[in-house]
Order: sequence, then structure tokens, then C-alpha cells
Amino acid sequence: MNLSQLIRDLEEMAVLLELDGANPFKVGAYPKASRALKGNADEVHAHLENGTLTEIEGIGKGIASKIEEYHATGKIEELEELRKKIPGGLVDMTRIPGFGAKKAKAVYKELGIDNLEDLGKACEDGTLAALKGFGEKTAENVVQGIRQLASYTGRHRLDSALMTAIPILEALRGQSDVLQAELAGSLRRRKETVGDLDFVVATKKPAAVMDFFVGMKGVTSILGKGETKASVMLHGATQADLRCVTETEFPYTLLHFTGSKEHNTRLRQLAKEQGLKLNEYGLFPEGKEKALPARSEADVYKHLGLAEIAPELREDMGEVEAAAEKRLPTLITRNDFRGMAHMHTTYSDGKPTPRLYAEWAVKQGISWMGIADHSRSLTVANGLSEERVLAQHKEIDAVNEEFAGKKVRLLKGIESDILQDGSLDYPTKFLANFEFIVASVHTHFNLTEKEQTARIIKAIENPHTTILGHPSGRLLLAREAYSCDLRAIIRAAAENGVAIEINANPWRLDLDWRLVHYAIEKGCRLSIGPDAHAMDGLEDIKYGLAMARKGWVEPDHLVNTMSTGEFLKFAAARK
Ligand code: DGT
Ligand code: CA
Ligand code: CA
Ligand code: ZN
Repeated sequence: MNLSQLIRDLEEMAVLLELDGANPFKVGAYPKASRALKGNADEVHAHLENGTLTEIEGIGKGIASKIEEYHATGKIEELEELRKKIPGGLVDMTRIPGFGAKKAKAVYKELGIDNLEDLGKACEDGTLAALKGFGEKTAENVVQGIRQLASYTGRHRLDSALMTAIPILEALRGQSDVLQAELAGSLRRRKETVGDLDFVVATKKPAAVMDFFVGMKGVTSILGKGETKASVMLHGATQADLRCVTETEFPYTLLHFTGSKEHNTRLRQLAKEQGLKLNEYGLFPEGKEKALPARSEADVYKHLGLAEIAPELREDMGEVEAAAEKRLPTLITRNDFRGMAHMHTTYSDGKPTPRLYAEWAVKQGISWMGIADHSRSLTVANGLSEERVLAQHKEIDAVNEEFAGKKVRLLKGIESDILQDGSLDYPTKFLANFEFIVASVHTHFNLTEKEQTARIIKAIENPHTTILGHPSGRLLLAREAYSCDLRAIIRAAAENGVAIEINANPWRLDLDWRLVHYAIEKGCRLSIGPDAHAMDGLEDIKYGLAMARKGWVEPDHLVNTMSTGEFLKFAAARK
């Protein structure tokens, strides 16, 4: 089930009901429920399975049935009805800060305005300011609010963007007129969320390629189409841009449209200092019309006196200087992996048995797999009692015996809840049964920054903690991180020899890559954790890997590159 979509739907319900004039009690229940879902995201699924949604504080019977309806059918009938009845533009208006349903209804009733564009115009020509109860100041705020809105909406998670983009890229490459095709933009840089999909194509027949692009399956509207540029809207409100150029221009155009804008600006400055002019068509010596020849991006960087910079690094975080001084990081690759920690089994809320993970490891050439189910306090996720932990250990021993000849070992870990006071789940004596522990926050998201930071640092200082799991608790485009001082937490982890997870689940990608960079500087170890609940969840490590690369991670910075013995020693060193 798509939880973030459900949360958005419930929020939309509240607005539509209010616009429809429903009673405030009914209206108020929806935002409350959506907050409750965000606060208990990890547990929603288990509650659905058990039919216990109303046990979540803030979810009443009426809304529980809507959630169940969504779970079963993928939609909420009442919402569909409301959408038909109320102009969608009114909902957009209520997203403008300080502009609630009451104001939206007023402009609709008095001025007949039912969309943001017309509202913007009414601000500029003074119509809105003249309306009773609005005024100049409101009009100014609305103009600003509309601008802000445009920057939030329409972003997409990396995984869903890639799933849309890869088939398009392959289709482009399959066209006989296409000589080369690449992803560009934030997607090629593997940002955790992207605004739109960018494609660059080398061709002698741009018109044919453009026709193909705007005519593809999945295109819902054509936003623009020129001789070499096109923009389309795809299903799921995703925009895609295409740029067609000649093969000579291609490396330059690809470099330009990969960005980031800030990276490009640095390169242009550097070119200027060398008496060159860099743009999307080429690199031109002063006064010359012919560009320096380049067969690839590497050639362009070489002309500028730089080592080739991986797309993930192009964020103006010091990569241009590092490339000039030949000290770019040797980025981690999938081939460097020897093990990974944090996967769930049938014992808590995962689908695979421990044995399946061992089988997968054999196929992938991985030496160790760190099993980490939920701990006993997280009852909604079927957390393990002490008895069941011991039963699982017996099963793991049996699997290990079977796979010993194949040089694969399952490690006995747990994803221990960090309790409200910062202690770990289970009595201290029992914790000694685990070979490693991922400590994670799943509850009490609303503590103050000071309390939350102290709570997490206390867990880090616990000698049984090996890895701090998903440190910020964010769910991309769905739930903000809880407030805590992540820099202080990183420093504490570095001092205590605790690794910090880069959770590879595409909803999380947590630790944020911007802070991964900081963690390395502080000497903190990192762990790319699949947090798998099913076998295909293991494939998410590609997203974790991308974030690690964006954070300048080299093989030695990770626990994933350790041998089984090294990782066990790393975990034991703290006890
Ligand atoms: P997004 O789509 O918001 O996630 O981010 P990007 O980076 O994909 O941005 P987008 O799609 O607007 O443009 C793609 C790239 O094109 C961008 O990363 C750098 C380049 N670019 C776009 N506009 C400018 C500009 O005004 N100046 C420079 N130097 N580069 C630009
Ligand atoms: Ca883009
Ligand atoms: Ca774009
Ligand atoms: Zn977790």
C-alpha cells in the first residue's frame, strides 16, 4: 500500500470536506488521522493486517474504514465523489500559507476564481485587494505563497523516478535515429528526490526523435515541442524534458544538463580563468567559433585540467577543487560489498525466512548477512520476545551449518528499539546474546530537539549498540525528520565507535547524503543497510549505494566492506 499517497488523500479529504461545508468535527478528524499515520508509519501495515487500526491514537472507526477501503481497493469512494464535485483549483488555493478554505470559498463565490493562475492575476490587477476582507497585504502574501508552492509540489522519489525513466531511456536507445542517449539532471546525479526527468540524445534527425518522444505511451500532455527541445507530462504528474543535439555537442550538452547548476557555474568560472568559454554546446577558446573536440565528459574535464567527476558528486561540495588537486574520492561500488546488516524475517514483520537471505548471499557473492528483526517492545511489528530470539538463533545456527561450505554466514542481530529514555530493548544481560545491534527510534517522535538528541546519544553510548539505524526518521515527501541535532549525534557515534546507517529504503535514504560527507570528516563509520522486509528489498541497496557515493564514501568508510571476522570484531570491540 502506498502510505504517502494515503496520507495525502486523507489530507485532501479534510480540505474537500471543509470546502463542501461539512461539519467541523468530521473535517478535523482527517488531519488528526493523517498525523497519526505519519507518526506510526512503521506500524500501519501490521495494524491493517490485524484489523487493529483504531488502536492507533487519533484513528477512529470511521477513518479506519476509509483506510481499509484504500488498502483493499486503492481508493476512497467518498474522496472520488468530492473530487468531482469541488474544483481542484480550490484545493490548491488552500495550500497557500494563510489562505484557508474560507478564503478559497470566498474568492470562488465572489470572483468566480477556481485556480491558482487566475488567483495570481487577481492579485496583480488589484481585484483581490478590493474584495471585502482581503486587502493589499493579503494579495502580496498570496503572490509569494503561490511561488513557494511551486517549489514544493511535483517532486518525486528517486526510485519511482528511475522506474519511469529507465524504460524511456531504453526506448530512446532503441530508436534507429538515436546515436546516444543518457539521463541527465538530478536523476543522473541520483538525488533522493527529483523535480523532473531530463534526457539528452545525440542524433542527426532531431525531428524524428522528438516525434517519438511526445508520442510515447504514458504521455498525458505535451507541454512544449520545438526543433530540438520537448517537454511532456507523464502519468503520475511527472514532467520529462528531452534535448536533442549533434554527436559533437553531446558531451557538452550532457554535462550541462546533468548539472547541478552550481557545479556548472564553477566549471564556467574555471574555464573563464583559462581564457575559455564553456556552454551547453562546447568549450571555446577566446574569439574562436570552433569548440575543443571532446568525445566524452571526461575529455571536457580534461580540457579544464580536471579529473572526471562522477555525476553523483556534482553538487558543488568541493568536488571541483578536489578534481583539480587529483584528490577525488575512490567511490564505493557494488563490487566492494562483502556484507550488510539490517534485514527482517518471518520472525517479526518480514516475508523471507533467514535461509532465503543466505541463499541470496551465495548468488551475490556476499559473505555475511546481518539479520535484525524488530525487538520485543515494537509489538505492532511483531517484535521478538526473548524466547523467540533464542528460537531464531537456533534456526540461524542450522542455516550457518548448512552454508558453511559456501562461505556465507548469517549474523545474529536485532533492530533494538531505542526506548523513550534512551535505553535499549531487553535486559542488559540478554543483549549479550546478539552478535550486533542496530538501535533505532520508532516511537516518541515528538520530543524536543534537546531530549531527542540526548535520548539517541544515550543509545549510542550503550556498549551493545553497533549501528544507529535510520537516524532522522524521515520518510521522503511524506514525513519530516524528528527534531534532533544530527551533527552532535554523528560526533557521538564517531567517538564511541558506533556506525551510522545509510538506510537504503528509498522512502528513507537516511542518513542524508549531505551529512554523510560530515560523518566521514568526523571519522564515523557508515553502514548501508537494506532494511529489507522482502527479498526484493535487498535490491534497494542500489539507492543506499547512490547516497553513499553522493556523500563521498570510499570502501574503507563502510562496515559493508569488512570481512565477517572484521565486522564481528568491530561489534565486539565496544563490549
Ligand atoms: P530538479 O529537476 O529540480 O530535481 O533538478 P535538476 O538539477 O535536474 O534541474 P533542471 O531539470 O531544472 O535542469 C537540469 C540541469 O540543467 C541543471 O541541473 C543544470 C542545468 N541548468 C538548468 N538551468 C540552468 C541555469 O540557469 N544555469 C546553469 N548554469 N545551468 C542550468
Ligand atoms: Ca530535472
Ligand atoms: Ca528539466
Ligand atoms: Zn526501523
